[in-house]
Amino acid sequence: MKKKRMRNKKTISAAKAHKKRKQSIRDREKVAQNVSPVVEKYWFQRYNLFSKYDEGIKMDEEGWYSVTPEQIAIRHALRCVAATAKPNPVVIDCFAGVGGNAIQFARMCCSVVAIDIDPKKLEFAINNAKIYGVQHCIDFIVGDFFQLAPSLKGDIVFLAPPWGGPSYKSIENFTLDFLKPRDGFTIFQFAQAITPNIIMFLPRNVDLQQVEELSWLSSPPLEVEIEENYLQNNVKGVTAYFGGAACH
Ligand code: MGP
Ligand code: SAH
Repeated sequence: MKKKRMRNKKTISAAKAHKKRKQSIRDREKVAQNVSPVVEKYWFQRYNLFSKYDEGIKMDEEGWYSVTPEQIAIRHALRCVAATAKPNPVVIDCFAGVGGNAIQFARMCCSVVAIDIDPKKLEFAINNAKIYGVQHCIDFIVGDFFQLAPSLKGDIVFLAPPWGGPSYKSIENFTLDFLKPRDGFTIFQFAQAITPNIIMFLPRNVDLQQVEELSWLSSPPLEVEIEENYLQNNVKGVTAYFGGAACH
């Protein structure tokens, strides 16, 4: 009896290993067909980026390497809701990309304004938001954040600007000047004119001293809270919460 159970166990684990090998071959074939070398590493993390990836999620190259992983975007959204006592706070996602963050804000009942300068990105973001069933909670605006900022109103501003591509990690101390399309101090000042409640998603090698200095741009200085965001034991980025978005 004991022997029989052992054999069964062995057969099951051999079958599992075989299935895994087949899946890995299928993955490699797919990569070879469809995915550029830059995208490849992110493609292998696709279900961390969007759990509904297989339902038709679309991204371009910049979208692949910039999208906030779903679990981190959920964390950002939870913090947004906690920061305001309102049932439907308005969140402005100023650099929305393919919608990784905007979708999770909308899923947590926020009204979302999603801005991106690249119309293609927002086309993908609309497609992706439909997959999560939240497109009706998001206003998609193609435009330059810096031009739109003076006319924007919202409870929380979310900033995940470009970091300069995957090579950002070769910089030892990522000062805020490296952010694109303008330096971090300028981006922050435009945001602050909308609301002091600001959330900023930044590279893990960012100069933390400078991030704290952003709060001094306001008088009295804004509260600030900084956290590292982990995914499967790897740090993916750093989030800074300012004003009412910081934990009191
Ligand atoms: P990464 O550091 O390029 O990947 O991006 P990974 O897998 O952590 O790299 P490794 O070499 O350490 O294994 C990690 C995460 O940072 C991405 O999933 C994005 O969420 C975010 N990210 C990366 N870039 C280059 C950008 C960017 O330019 N803008 C924004 N907003 N986020 C980015
Ligand atoms: N958080 C997003 C990723 C943002 S990547 C996600 O989870 O999907 C940064 C985005 O900023 C890019 O899509 C880029 O097109 C956009 N961008 C660059 N300059 C901009 C500007 N001046 N105004 C608005 N968006 C801009």
